[in-house]
This record gives sequence, C-alpha cells and structure tokens, in this order.
Amino acid sequence: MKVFYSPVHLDHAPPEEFEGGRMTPAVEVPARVERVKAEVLRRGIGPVAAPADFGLAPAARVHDAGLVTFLGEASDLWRRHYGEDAPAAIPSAWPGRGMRGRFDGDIESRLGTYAFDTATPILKGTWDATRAAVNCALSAAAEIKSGARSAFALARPPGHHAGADVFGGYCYLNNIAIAAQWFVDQGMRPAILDVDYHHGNGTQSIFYGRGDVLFCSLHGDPAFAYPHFLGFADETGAGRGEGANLNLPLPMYTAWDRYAEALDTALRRIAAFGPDVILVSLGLDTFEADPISKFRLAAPDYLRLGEKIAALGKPTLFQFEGGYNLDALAEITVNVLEGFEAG
Ligand code: OKP
Ligand code: ZN
Repeated sequence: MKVFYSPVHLDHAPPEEFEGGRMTPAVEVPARVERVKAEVLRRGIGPVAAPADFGLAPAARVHDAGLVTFLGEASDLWRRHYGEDAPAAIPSAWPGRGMRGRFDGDIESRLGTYAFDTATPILKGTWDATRAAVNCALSAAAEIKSGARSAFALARPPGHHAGADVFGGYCYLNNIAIAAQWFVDQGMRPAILDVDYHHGNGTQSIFYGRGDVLFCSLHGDPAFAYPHFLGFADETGAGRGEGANLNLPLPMYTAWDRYAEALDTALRRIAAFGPDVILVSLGLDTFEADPISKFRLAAPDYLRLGEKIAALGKPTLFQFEGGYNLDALAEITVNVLEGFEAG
C-alpha cells in the first residue's frame, strides 16, 4: 500500500511535557514516525510518497475558523509576548465552566480558550507539521478514492483528540476527521474505527450529531484513562447521530482475547452501517510495554488486528495516531499493515 510521509514533522519536536505535576521527557517525538518509515521500507509495505497540498479548505469543513487561524499565528504571538527565545506555548489559564467570558483577548486568553490540556505545546514548527499531517491524510484519502484498496498516512502530530474548536492530547487538527469529511464531500459513506489506547474524543465530538459518519472506538476506560471526560459506553450519538457512535471502554490490563471480542463487536457494527470506506485511527499504544498505557497486546496480536480489519472487505485508510514504545513501535505498526495485506 502507498505510504504518505513528509519530513516536515521533524521540526515539531516537543522536548518535555507536564505529567503528574512535574516535567517529564516528551513521548510524542519525531523518532516515532522515522522508525516506522524505516520499517515500512525494510519490510516492503509499499512506496513512500510525499503528500499533495490540499490547502486549508478541507480542514475548515470540520474545524472552527477561529481555531485554524489561532494555530497558524500562536507561535509568533507567543514569542512576541514572551521573547524570541521563549520555549513552546503552553496554556496556564482556562476560562472554566460557567465563566467563559471573553475569548478573543491576549495570547493567554486565546490559548486557554482553544487548548484543553498542557500536553500539546505549540512550537515554531508545529503549524507546518500539522498541515503536512493533514495533507498526508487527504493524500491517502485521494489514493483510495482513485481505487486503491488501502493507504497509510504515516504522519504526526496525531489528530484524534482535536475537536472542532479545541486542541489537546498531542493533537492540533483532526487528520482522520478531515479525511472522513472529505470522503463525505466526495459522496462516500465513511466508518471510523479508532483502536488507539486513548478514546478519540475529538473525532467523536465532531461527528456526534451526525448519522452519515460512524465512529467506533476501543480504548482504556475513561474512568481511569485519558481523556477522562469522554469515551463512556452510554455515549451513543445525539439527534440524527443517535446510534452512530459506539464506545467500547475496556479495563486495565486488557489482553488480546478480551480485546478481540470487543473488536468483533465494533466490526459487526461497522459492517451493519454499510460503509464504502473504513478509516482506522491506528494507535499502537495498546502494546504491553507502552510507557503511558495499560493494555497488554503482544506484537503478533497486531497481525491479527490487521487481518480482522481486512475481513470487512472495504477500502481502508490507516491513519497513524499514538504508540510510544520506540523499540517496538515500528514492528507492531507494520504488523497491522502486513496482517491487512495478507487478510
Ligand atoms: C495521545 B494519543 C497530561 C498527560 C497527558 C496525554 C495523552 C495523549 C495521548 N498530564 N497525556 O491518543 O496517543
Ligand atoms: Zn493514544
């Protein structure tokens, strides 16, 4: 399958993050994509191609114009305010429930309005990397629209935590939601399967009121896992979207047998929806030795995951999301793709 990749992501390199009340080394780092790219070539998954430039119009179909404008200027505004050598923009004040007030004031006011956590720093290279990731997603979508059975958007920063007017969780713009909307605009019917360890709160919230895009997610129960506020089983969609949202929260230490049961449930729902394209939020942080997660999938399980997705028999876009064990990430990512191609 064709793999879309841009080196522009290298300039988005967060050095550290605020975790458990202290600064810790960042886990969402450039080496993630670089290692997967090397393994994709080594195992002959397919040609690696540069994305085409789709501009910002497809992003504007799912995101608020204010968020997109802000992300484009935040780094400059931050350094104008705090000095040219100021490190990443990270919010330290939020409007809070019931006292939202003004949102169009100084850089801190706008940053607190659009960011929902402290894990998502805006650096000099963040905006260009974000746009390159969106272009990878859209290039993969166009590849499928032209008849390919599958395509892989190998890009970072990830996207599934970014909502219509809010960014966070290492995500700025929602790559997979933008691609799904692009398919809708081409007259197609997309279903999204999110297998990242963390619930795709951004993707869910973007499509929650809509019945034309199905969202199914398997993830660590938000009762103990990030993003904490969304991802519970009783979130089934609203209005015309009622029934088009399926959350399968799973307990700590979930291993393949339990995981595979939930996956079968999601795949049955997807088949019943009758999609003509599948988009997979491919997070690899369900791995047993992931540094920030609590599932227990083993390396060969990812071959089975790819085979099961292939059994749907639909054109499939794989969108790279999380996965932080640098020693295993490349192997398990390519296992999914290889399992899909064999299935
Ligand atoms: C992104 B993806 C803040 C901790 C934040 C963020 C996890 C984001 C996961 N103290 N942790 O879904 O892999
Ligand atoms: Zn994740």
